Amino acid sequence: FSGYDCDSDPCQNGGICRISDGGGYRCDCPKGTDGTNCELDSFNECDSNPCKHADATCQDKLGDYACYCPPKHTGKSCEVYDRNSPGGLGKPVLSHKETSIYYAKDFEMLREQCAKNNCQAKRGNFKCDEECNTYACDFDGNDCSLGINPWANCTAPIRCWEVFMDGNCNEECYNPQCLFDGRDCEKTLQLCNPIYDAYCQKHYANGHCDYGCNNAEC
Ligand SMILES: [Ca+2]
Ligand SMILES: [Ca+2]
Ligand SMILES: [Ca+2]
Repeated sequence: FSGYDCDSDPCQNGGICRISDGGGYRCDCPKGTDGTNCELDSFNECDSNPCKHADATCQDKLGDYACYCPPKHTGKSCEVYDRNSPGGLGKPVLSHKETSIYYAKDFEMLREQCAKNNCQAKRGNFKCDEECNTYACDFDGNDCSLGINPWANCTAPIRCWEVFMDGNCNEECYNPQCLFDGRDCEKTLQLCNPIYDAYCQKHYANGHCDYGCNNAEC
């Protein structure tokens, strides 16, 4: 007998497949799930009232719970007060370090996508290639964003373009919409990143001051 039964990956929801002595397989199911393939919800995670706000709504999920928070509250259990939060599904709030790691990974992934989509060859050809129109791909060499404010979707309370890549970490701007504060938060300032170099060249003397380019490195 060879482990074929597990080859089809029968265990769902993170269950671990093991070959049974008598043939066949069995799934070691994560807490809160049950059934032959861990497909059943065996536990109501809302029973312990995990949502920390009286007006929150708890939803039982497979091996988990979700909290729907009233406005101004967020976090997995609505435990975080955030006056900018519209409410709704509470999402875990990461520490700054965790956020950093998360975005750095995200950025690496996006960079790989750029390479896969051959964005280097498509940039700056005056045709908008949507698959390259990301921060990590230098917005397709700005083919898609000419005349558009790259910070248009940035809702930070401060003017992120004024502190973009200024060497100081402005956490309010450290998100994709605000172009990650020019990665100020990730490491100490290095030589002008080729991405910004390209961005700055493209925007050089284009009629408005690009604060991100207004520094010694660029
Ligand atoms: Ca459940
Ligand atoms: Ca292009
Ligand atoms: Ca900054």
